[in-house]
Amino acid sequence: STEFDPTLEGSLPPDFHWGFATAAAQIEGAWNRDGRGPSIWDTFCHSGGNIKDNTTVDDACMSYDLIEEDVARMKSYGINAYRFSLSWSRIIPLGGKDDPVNEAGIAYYSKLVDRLLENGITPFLTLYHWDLPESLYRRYGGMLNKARYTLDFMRYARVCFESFGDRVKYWITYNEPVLSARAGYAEGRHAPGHTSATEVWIVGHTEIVSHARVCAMYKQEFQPTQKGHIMITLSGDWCEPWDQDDPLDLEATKRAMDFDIGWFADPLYGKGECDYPASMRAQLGDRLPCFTAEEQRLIRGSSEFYGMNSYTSHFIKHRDGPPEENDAKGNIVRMDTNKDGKERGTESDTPWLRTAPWGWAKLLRWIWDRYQLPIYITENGTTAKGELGWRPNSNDDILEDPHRIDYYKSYVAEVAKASQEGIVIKSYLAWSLLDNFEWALGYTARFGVTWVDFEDPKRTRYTKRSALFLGEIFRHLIAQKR
Ligand code: PNW
Repeated sequence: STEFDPTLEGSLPPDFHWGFATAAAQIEGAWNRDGRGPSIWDTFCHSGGNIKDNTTVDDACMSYDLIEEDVARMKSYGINAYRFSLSWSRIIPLGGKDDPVNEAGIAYYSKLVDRLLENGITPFLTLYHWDLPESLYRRYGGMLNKARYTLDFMRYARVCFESFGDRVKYWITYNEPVLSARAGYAEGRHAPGHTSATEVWIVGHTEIVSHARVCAMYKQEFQPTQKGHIMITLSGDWCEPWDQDDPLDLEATKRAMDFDIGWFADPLYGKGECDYPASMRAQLGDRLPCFTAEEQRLIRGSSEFYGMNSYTSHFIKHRDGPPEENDAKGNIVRMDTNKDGKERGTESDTPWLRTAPWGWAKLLRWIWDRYQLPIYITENGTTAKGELGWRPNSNDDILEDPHRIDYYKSYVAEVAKASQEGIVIKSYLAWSLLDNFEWALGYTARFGVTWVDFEDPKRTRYTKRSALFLGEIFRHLIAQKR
């Protein structure tokens, strides 16, 4: 039995969406098949030395070949929603607005959408989950060139709305723009691997402006007939001061949340003028671009909902002295305990991630109070110790993952409690359906509710207990339609 809090029964509305999320580069494989062009992640993997286990996304989970099996699996888990991303370079191999569309790419996603709908699963489509077409990066620096990039992104979005918008009603422009700009252009951990003090802010600006233009286009040209919705998904975890009584830690904590969340959320959803947080201007000065009046009008209100990815919580200490040149986090240090030795949560298999639902309780209320719009939780999940070494004994083995079950149980309970209090939460999409390519960590971090055998050329999948557990929880929590 799930032993789930009986007072939370029926606390989520009948139209609540729950399920799993993935991203193209992390699961599809087939990197050069059926006309697909390379993305900056293909290049980043192939150039060597960037990925912890020296792997690539060439084959990944082979989801390109295993649609039928994967959708059947989703159905058996009982989900009613699935979030996945489109590979831009599978749809337009060279990426640009005048470049040809790859019909095989359209056909692949079209079939996936159809299979999902046939099985009662609502698709949520992310346009951009970090895999920029390599050709746009080579031609003009990709997102470093706002004007050219935006036109290309709009054309790509248009092709997607035209091809799938008759059936797809939930669109996400960008996944975690903060993470991709920061890790890709300031910290060098992600493609394209730059460590610049200026580029990260230019790339962020391109992301928010191009997001807003695509939203405007969707609302004007597609929404009236297609009747779907569009949003952006932001990452961000709750932060608390390391020393409650140190004004410098209090300030650093606010700064951490400004740099992690406010950077995009304030211009998009804030109450004052559409601009970046003041603490960012104070630290970055001229390096932070300015919005034109037209951009401000487009950005504010562009995203219809708050798309939220969050995994953990942090204690924040101020740093003494000036920030590092390419600092993009607000001159802070993340700590695992506070001054009194309180741990932020139970360890997972991934250093940055601990089970810390106490912070989620606060984060959901903070977002609701500050930005006041419905929340779609589009990612939440964890790795669990010991899964790397697990080997299946037979085809019907189930991997027991109590750590992940405890994690989900505690996080979903916060969703249910917040919902009972009147905070409007519309979805919970766990990361991830499958163990997959975890960016710079390669295949050494398993986030899935399905164990994938990466040594097996067939990428055989095995169910983890948590996959079945989530279904039980949501059957308990979602109220019946009356
Ligand atoms: C998100 N961090 O990335 C992404 O949207 C997914 O593609 C990814 O697989 C998932 O979360 C799990 O990591 C993150 O270092 C990557 O704080 C790193 C961090 C946070 C989110």
